[in-house]
Amino acid sequence: MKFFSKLAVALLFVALVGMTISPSPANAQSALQKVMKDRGLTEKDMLAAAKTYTPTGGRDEYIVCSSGGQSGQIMFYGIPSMRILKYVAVFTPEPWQGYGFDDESKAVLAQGRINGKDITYGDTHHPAFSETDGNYDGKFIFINDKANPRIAVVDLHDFETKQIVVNPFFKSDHGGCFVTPNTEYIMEASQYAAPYTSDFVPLSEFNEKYRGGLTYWKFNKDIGRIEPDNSFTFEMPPYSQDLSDAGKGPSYGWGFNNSFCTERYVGGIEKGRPPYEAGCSSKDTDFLHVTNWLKAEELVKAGKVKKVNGAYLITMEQSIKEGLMYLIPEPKSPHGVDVTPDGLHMIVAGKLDSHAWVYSFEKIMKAIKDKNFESHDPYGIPIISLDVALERSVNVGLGPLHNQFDSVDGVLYTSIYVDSQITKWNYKTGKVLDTLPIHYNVGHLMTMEGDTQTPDGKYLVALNKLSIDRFNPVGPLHPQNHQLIDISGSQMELLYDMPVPLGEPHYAAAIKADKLQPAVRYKVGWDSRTDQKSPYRCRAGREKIVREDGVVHVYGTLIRSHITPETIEVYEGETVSIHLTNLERAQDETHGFAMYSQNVQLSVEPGKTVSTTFVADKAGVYPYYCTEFCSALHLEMQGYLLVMPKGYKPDDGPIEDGVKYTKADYEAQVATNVATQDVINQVVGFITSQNYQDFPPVVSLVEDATDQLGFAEESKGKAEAAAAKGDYQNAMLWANQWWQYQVKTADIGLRAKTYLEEHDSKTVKK
Ligand code: K7E
Ligand code: CUA
Repeated sequence: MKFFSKLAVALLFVALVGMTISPSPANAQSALQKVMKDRGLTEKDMLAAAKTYTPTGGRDEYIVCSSGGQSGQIMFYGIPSMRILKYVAVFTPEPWQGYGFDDESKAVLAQGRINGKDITYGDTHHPAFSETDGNYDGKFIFINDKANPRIAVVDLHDFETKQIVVNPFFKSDHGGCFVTPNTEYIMEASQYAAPYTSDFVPLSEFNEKYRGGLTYWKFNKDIGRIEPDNSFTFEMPPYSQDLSDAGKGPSYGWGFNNSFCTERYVGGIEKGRPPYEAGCSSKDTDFLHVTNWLKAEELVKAGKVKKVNGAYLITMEQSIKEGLMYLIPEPKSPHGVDVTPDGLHMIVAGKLDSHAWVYSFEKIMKAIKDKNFESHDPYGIPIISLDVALERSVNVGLGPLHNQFDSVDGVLYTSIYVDSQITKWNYKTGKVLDTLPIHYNVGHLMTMEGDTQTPDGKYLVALNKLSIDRFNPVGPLHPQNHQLIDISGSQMELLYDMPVPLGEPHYAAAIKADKLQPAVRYKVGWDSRTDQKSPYRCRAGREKIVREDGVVHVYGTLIRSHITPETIEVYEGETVSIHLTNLERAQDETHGFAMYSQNVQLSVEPGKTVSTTFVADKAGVYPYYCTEFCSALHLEMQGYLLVMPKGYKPDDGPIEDGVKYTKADYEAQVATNVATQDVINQVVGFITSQNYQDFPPVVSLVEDATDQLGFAEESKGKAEAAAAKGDYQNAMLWANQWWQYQVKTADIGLRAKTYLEEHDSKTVKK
């Protein structure tokens, strides 16, 4: 112990003095040549590397939110570095974040139950950032679950999932999430037609009883939650509605959906019928659906829309009567519709065609005004003829899927699935400008803020479905491949391949990094899932264990490096509810909480209060500990849940310490502490001699260090009081706790000092 103390003090001195080794610039050029030669890199490679490489501490210009496919999560990464920052748990329990393990997040997941059943995964497809005036505002992200038609709200204040809503009508969705220009609504279209009821309906009644649809979920920006009571759904024919996009600018108030299988074919291989894929692609065209949500909203507000399944449903009959829904032929089996940034055109690419079709919003509106319809579909919905609505069609390659826009007017990029390429073209002139082969079959593609009213261009990411031979093999299940492409010049340049080790990332959206201003800590005692003070919050010194309504409530706290309480005693069969508040104010001082065999794993970020509730059904000893390496004494951040057999009398006798301390031990520890304080004083002297107030991260480190020094002072008092009574056992133990706090202070101080040195702080005169 004594040796360790001395060593630690010596190490602190070395760290304080510091050492710098400068590279020799003369050798840099030849070193670079050698690396290029050894690794077989060309100059083009070096240029690509220079465009993406981000040195330590560097930040990215854009942040991408990507779907995580079948993982039920979403993923954030930076551009141009392509460094993955975080997977955020949405529909799937995830232990690192404690999601689906603490009571608060379990309540969020429970909102997503279907027919009373827990659904512990999601098939996420299309993330959408919240918008203000048609541009990302950095406040929220929404994501759909295709398999179990649900929408989740993630707050970008803390990147946590706050709400899950279940569609009251559909049995799948695909056309979500797409937001209207001020996030008035989040669009969610169904995919596989199904009855709106939850009972059995035979396939022979497909045409009469199966339905598609499109829900406009009302979003309340002030509270950051969807309002199911103010949301409404358009009943649609049993076509497979696919993706959506909201009108903007001149087309504000309208929504667009592509569809496939307007043949309404019902398969049945086992009965000798040709498969769905044959029957769903026999017609030459499918239908672009056009809906007027602004007028629908007025009808809802005027009380003219009836509720079904507890939610507003605009029947096809009502849509036809009120002029809310129209159909337009579109290329065969398309996959998506994209409204141009100026809102004047809608682009649909048919994946079984080689053309992208450009529709004119003005022509569509004129046809509606003139009631110029070529016919009606079997459900009576008016069909606007292609000749009337189409501006032009452009041959862009085999299997075009999705579109995304450039900052240059008229220019866009289309992913070409079969040809595995990106086509750059101009929808206003109809000219193809460039093509770039990619590896391999590309699905969606994404430019920077590329689906807003003011796209940034700059970079494009191809979200490839397959990676095949691009990466070191890791078994038959391969990662997917996001390829970064520089689109700042006239020709596209491939820069980088990023393996995506998560489910299939269907779509992604990139936002300017500086639009995101997430918090570094919560207000102390915060329930992050309800965004309110937790009723279970606890302050330092107020920790307690109380029995209320047959539940043992443990009100505890976490701070470097101990859990209070360190012993929890309950009886077999009791329900235990442990509530933990992280008292840290420091950035990144998260504590975890894991317990043997109870399926308990919590993540408690600074300020947060989380709870875990379980039945202590078996007498025994259950160690618990902190799962984040939060400080040098992290391993000692531990405790025991003791589940006593019924009727057992707790033994409150003294606990024999493993080591006995003498007065000499105590005095030696005090000497160490005094020496350590000298080191701390020197670091403090250095920091306060600098313009540290100009560096907010240092200001918060100093705040944290001051906290820790305060705790050291408290322990010092306790050590001295015990010593005064001749109780050297406790005097020594408290002296050691005093030193633990000093070490934490010094650690923080050194972090502050290093930061100042790296950021060229200046000496200021006092
Ligand atoms: Cu995979 Cu938009 Cu669901 Cu296309 S989606 S490729
Ligand atoms: Cu807290 Cu480790």
